[in-house]
Amino acid sequence: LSQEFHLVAPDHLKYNQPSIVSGRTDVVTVTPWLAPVVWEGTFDPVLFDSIYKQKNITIAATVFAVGKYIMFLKEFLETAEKHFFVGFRVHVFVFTDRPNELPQVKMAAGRQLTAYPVPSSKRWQEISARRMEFIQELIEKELHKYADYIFCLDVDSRFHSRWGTESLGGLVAVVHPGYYRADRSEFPYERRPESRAYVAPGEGDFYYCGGAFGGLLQEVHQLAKTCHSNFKADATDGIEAAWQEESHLNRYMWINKPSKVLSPEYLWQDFKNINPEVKIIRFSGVIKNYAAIRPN
Ligand code: UD2
Repeated sequence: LSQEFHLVAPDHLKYNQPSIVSGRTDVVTVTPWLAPVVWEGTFDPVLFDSIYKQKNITIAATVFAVGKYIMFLKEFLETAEKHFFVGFRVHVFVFTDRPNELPQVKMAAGRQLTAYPVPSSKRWQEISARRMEFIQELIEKELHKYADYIFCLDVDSRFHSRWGTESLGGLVAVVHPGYYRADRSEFPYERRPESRAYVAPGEGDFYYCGGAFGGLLQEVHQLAKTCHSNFKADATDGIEAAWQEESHLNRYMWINKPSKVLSPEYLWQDFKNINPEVKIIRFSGVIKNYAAIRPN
């Protein structure tokens, strides 16, 4: 955890003077538990990169490309090369049942790609749901040896602009682009009390994305382990949460407050019109024909 709390800037670094009286006023930039909400204009990228350069960190990213979803991988990887932690050590893990179909993408020095075989599945819900299990396994078997941070991302997406060190934190969640202006009564939380993903009416802070989350390795390990075991216990009881692991993640984040919240700039959806407070789109989900690409 020392990675997180000791931010050392290089001496003589020049950057714009910060202010506590002027800045973004059109959006909220801090949660009620005083976690920053990252919007364009709230951070200095040069300052952030300089701080983290000195820490010599490794960032792991996981992405699932099972069945036809392998077709999204090329663009995901190519755009990650341009925008995702450029200049840092990045190790991307692709969980796939089609390791022979991995696209050829040239990666910069210090960046690498590893395929991690997973079984095919007949139900898309199962693929999405089992992600927590495989993430837990990867952290325990491999990543604990060398990675500091991890981000878990949907593959049917692409980067458009910087996603960098400003996103690092203990436990990091992205506010879902579809619900960030909505009343919490409209959030698609799991509403059946029998499920371990249950969030009661009048509870919940934000609706977070299942398609992007991360943080320090130990924190994400705890999250993945909890969501996986709750998902499994639900299955034994014959119940599957409304949005699979996304529902369990939302329940987890209600109790375990994220230490950094990323605005919907960090996961937009291509079919959505852009709202004025969104000054930049960093990462977005592509438009897809569900019927054509899902196994059922
Ligand atoms: C939402 C969430 C997703 C997940 C899902 C609920 C966002 C933007 N997306 O997306 O993260 O929580 O709801 O289950 O928050 N996959 C495969 N092969 C398949 C099906 C899925 O590899 O046949 C993987 C792939 O990495 C994909 C991810 O699972 O990106 C999520 O599945 P989806 O994109 O079909 O789910 P979607 O769009 O409903």
